[in-house]
Amino acid sequence: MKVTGNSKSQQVDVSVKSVNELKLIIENAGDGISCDHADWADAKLSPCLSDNEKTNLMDFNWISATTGWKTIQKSKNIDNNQITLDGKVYATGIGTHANSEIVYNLNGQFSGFECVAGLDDETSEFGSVIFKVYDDDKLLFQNDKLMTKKIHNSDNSRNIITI
Ligand SMILES: [Ca+2]
Repeated sequence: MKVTGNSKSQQVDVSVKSVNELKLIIENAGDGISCDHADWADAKLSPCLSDNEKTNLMDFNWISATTGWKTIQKSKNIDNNQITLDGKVYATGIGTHANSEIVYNLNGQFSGFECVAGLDDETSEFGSVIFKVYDDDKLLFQNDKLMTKKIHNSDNSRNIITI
């Protein structure tokens, strides 16, 4: 699916049955990492037994995590503000920045992974990233180029230059 221009964030909903390593990857889409503030919002793991509660990804520790700028945040965006996608604030999720790779060891104990993937609204210039979700080395999800809306604001004080 190709996503360009003023594209919205995307719902990710993939099966992770028998997945050992879940990898959440954000690439810079080939044009550098400037403004690439990216969120995995409202991220949850579904249990193998459907009557059990979903696990918030924030309650599950990664085994490794990298980001191209600053430090990866839990339930905040990369600039330590509220995670906001398309005007909606999310209480939980991961705030990171291209290029980023976050790896979880699931040990096959979950059946599904879901979240909303998008560029955070705090990005004042056009950012562009590609979100990928891998099961070990198998690609489960990928969007094409994803770009933020430019924030129209007469007050330039909100402009954030990341790189
Ligand atoms: Ca980019």
